[in-house]
Amino acid sequence: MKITNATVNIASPGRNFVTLKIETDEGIYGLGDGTLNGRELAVASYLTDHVIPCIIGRDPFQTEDIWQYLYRGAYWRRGPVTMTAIAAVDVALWDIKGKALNTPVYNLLGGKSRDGVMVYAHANGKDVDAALEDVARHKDLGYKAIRVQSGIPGLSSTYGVAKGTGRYEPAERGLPHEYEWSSELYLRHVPNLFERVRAEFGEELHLLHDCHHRLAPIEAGRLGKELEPFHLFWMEDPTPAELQEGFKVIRGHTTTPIAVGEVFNSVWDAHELIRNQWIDYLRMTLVHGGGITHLKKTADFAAMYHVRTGFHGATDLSPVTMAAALHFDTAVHNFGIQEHMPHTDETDAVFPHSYKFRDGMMYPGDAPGLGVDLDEKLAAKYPYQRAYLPVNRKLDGTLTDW
Ligand code: CS2
Ligand code: MG
Repeated sequence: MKITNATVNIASPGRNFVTLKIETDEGIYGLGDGTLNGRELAVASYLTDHVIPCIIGRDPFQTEDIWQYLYRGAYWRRGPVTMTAIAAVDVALWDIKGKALNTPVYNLLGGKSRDGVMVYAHANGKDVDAALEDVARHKDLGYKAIRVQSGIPGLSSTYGVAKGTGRYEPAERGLPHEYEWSSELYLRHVPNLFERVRAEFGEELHLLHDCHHRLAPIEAGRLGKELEPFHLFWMEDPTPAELQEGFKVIRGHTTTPIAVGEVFNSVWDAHELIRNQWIDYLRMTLVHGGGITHLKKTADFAAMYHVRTGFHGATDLSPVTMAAALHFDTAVHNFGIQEHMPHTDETDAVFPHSYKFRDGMMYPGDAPGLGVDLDEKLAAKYPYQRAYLPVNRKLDGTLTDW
């Protein structure tokens, strides 16, 4: 089999997605997600101008060799744009492999290690009462694990909390919006939020919280310690992760489990964290972490140190990534949990898929390959629209992590 053509589709059915379609001489095609929130066009150009010409004529079954060719061959290794482009190619090739062998991708990764994939939902509200209502709503939908975020008294807006009545969306149309931040006000507020959630919902529910890289390690240590009585499933991205030793400080102060990695692109972003057992869950995802080929190796390495997967799954990861993640989650032994932020109806219509949600669990379905398609005609109705993630400023105007 040979790769005969590859095209990049950019569409905005509710939000922007970059999708790579690789075609073969046997009529089978595969899809890969190349969406990098707020930097979509850079990946599209990297693929169209630099990667696609190099893969035409190659055997799509050679996932390992093509991965190495794009990673080592470029000389400029790693980085979000490069690794997202490599992921788009890699995932599309695994899709082709599954379709050609007439089997779901999870069978190529070791087969089913579990019946279903536990997912966590997002509950949020402008204040604690509104957040509690949203937890109740998600519990009624069947979720067994819920991430809880709420507005912070004294701050006019907080990322991760919906404005008005809609759901929150990780990017907003136009140029970056600005949010306000105070670690002092946040640290005062969060333990109270979880005290209320546990008092109302008891111990059964798994609770998660995202700090979104905003704290210094010692502040994160304090928060983790204060949250211990509420037995969180995890505290996510407590501190910016460029400094891997920062997690040693956190670990020295708390037994609250730590998750990190949605911004990681390679095992090298996490190898000290894993090797030293400073984290419990790795959130590095297929779309930004070099695809199935690289994540499988990374997950196997993490397994040796009791680190489990907890893949990123916000709405900026397209249904192609969600499908690929569910196959991966079904197969790898050290799966932990999968994030689930449902896509809009427009997005779901552009990407028909076989995966399903039922009673707090998700299932990849048994269609050959990934079980997800792209309706190109429908996608053409939603042209790209400039959209960005926000920026965050401290109360005195200093730009900070968001
Ligand atoms: C968040 C995301 O889902 C999460 O945990 O951190 O909203 C994240 O900010 C966006 O996906 C970034 O594109
Ligand atoms: Mg996050």
